[in-house]
Amino acid sequence: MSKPHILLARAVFPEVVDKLRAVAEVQTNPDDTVWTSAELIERLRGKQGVFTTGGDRIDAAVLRACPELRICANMAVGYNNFDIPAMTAAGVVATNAPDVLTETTADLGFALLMATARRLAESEHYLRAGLWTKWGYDMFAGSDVHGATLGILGMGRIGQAIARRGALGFGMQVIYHNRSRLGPDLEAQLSARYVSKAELLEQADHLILVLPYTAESHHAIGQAELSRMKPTATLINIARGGIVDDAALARALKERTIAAAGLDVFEEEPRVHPGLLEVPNVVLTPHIGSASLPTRKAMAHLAADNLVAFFTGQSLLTPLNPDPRTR
Ligand code: 8YV
Repeated sequence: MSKPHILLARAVFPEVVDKLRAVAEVQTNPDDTVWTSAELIERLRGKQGVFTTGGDRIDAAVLRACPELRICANMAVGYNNFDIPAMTAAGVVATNAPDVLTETTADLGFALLMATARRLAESEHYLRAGLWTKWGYDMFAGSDVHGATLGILGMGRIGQAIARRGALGFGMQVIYHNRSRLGPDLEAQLSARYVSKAELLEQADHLILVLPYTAESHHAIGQAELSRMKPTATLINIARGGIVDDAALARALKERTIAAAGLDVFEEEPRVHPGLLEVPNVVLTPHIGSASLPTRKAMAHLAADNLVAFFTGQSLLTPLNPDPRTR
C-alpha cells in the first residue's frame, strides 16, 4: 500500500519529522516560512495529513481546496485556528495537544504575574540604560503577589494549575469566573471561590486570563471591563490575543487606570499594538507560554503521535471531533 502524504506547516524537531517519515511521505517547511492561506493550500493539495501550529489556519476554504485531507494535528492546546464545524462536516479529524503543556504554561503565567507586579522589566531596562545612580525609598515599588487576591478568568487545566500555585505557594485568595462552575470538591482542593465576572474584575489584585478564544470571548476585556478593575491591579494574558482589546488596554496603561499588564499574546501576532510598546508599565513576551524544551518536544510528539495513530489504524490520542473511521 502506498504511504499517506503529510505536510508539516512549520519547522519542528528533526526527531519528530523522522517519526512521521516512518509512516508517511513528509513535506517539510525547512525555512520555517509562515505561509499565507494560498501558499498553504498549494502545498496541502493531494495530502492526507497536516501538522499545524497555532498560527496555521484550517478553514472552509482550505478544506474545499484540499478534498483529500483527512486529519489536522495541532501542536497547541488552543485550536481557534481550526474551523471545527467545517472540519467535521468535511469528515476531517482534528486533534490538539492538551495536558503536556499545562504546568509549563502555568509557570509562565506566574512568571509574568510576578514580573509585572514587581516591575522587573522596567527596572532591568533602567539598570541597563545606566540610569541607576542611587537607591531610592520608592524606587520601582510595585505590588505584592503573596497574600493578594488572584483572579482567574477561565478555570480549565491551566487555570487550575495557576490557582494551585497562587493558593499553596503564595497564600493568595483565589477567585475565579468560568463558563461552568467547578464542583465543590475541586473548588475546595484549589481553595478557589467562584464569583461573577463583575466581582472578579472589581476584587482581583492580579487578574490572569486563561480562557479559550471564541466568538464569545472576543474582547472579553475591553474598556468597560478595564474600568471596573482596581487602579492598583495588574492584568496578565497568557491565553490568546483578541480576548483583550489591545488598544483599550494601551489607553488604560497610559492613563494608569490599572497599574500594569503582562502579555504573552496579542491581537495581531507577531505585530504588537504600538500603544503597548510606548508604555513602561507592561511586560511583553512573544507567545512563549509553553516554551520549555521538554514541553515543546512533548507537544510536537503528541501532534505527531496523533498522525501516526490515524495512519496506522490506531485510536486517536487527543481528538477534537468525531473520527469518521469509527462511524
Ligand atoms: C503554542 C499555545 O506554542 O498551545 C497553545 O495553545 O498557544 C502555545 O502553546 C502556539 O499556539 C504554537 O502552536
